[in-house]
Amino acid sequence: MFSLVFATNNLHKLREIREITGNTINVRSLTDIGLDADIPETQDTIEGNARQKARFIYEKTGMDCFADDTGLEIAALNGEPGVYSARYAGEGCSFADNVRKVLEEMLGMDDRRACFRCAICLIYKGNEFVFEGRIDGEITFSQSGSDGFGYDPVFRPEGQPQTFAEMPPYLKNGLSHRGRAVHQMLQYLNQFQ
Ligand code: ITT
Repeated sequence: MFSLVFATNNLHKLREIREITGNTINVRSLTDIGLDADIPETQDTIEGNARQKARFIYEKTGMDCFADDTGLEIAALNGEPGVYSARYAGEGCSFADNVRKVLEEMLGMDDRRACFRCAICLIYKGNEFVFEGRIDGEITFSQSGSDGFGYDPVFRPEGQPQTFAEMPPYLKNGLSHRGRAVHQMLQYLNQFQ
């Protein structure tokens, strides 16, 4: 089995990645390897941030690892919050603050189109690769559901009756930006089995 360190401090992502990879990869958290690190993400693209986070952990540990950077892009807001999704409502804000801000910014807007984009950077045997996953959908007019995290209560994927937060994890993971990016990474890793 592959053993990879996941360069994240977001425990929701960690849980999802473990659900998606099942028993194909031993996903080790920073806690598992005893590393307490504030990982920098100062780039202006999600791909750049994913590379920066993975390189940071690789340089510190020399271990095979990967990182995920995700952004919610809203068409009517010119692609915002995008790469700034984590701190859209300000430094130190909560998921709830961000969701409220999205709903406020979109008050009275009919064009609700949005997408999640996820970039995963893998560093395996010292080589670096980036995989991307995307899901289109729309921003709902109010929050629904309590599963998932982040913007899930206001994002409804195209063709679905429920927001991500109303779906059981297997359904979200089967459709999501993260699920799609991880499947590409798994396909890539298959060649080394
Ligand atoms: P790490 O950098 O430590 O991995 P982070 O929370 O800073 O964690 P990102 O910068 O990639 O992660 O994510 C930006 C924000 O986008 C994140 O804080 C969530 O609010 C939101 N987000 C990411 N993935 C999401 C998902 O699957 N569903 C809903 N919101 C998500």
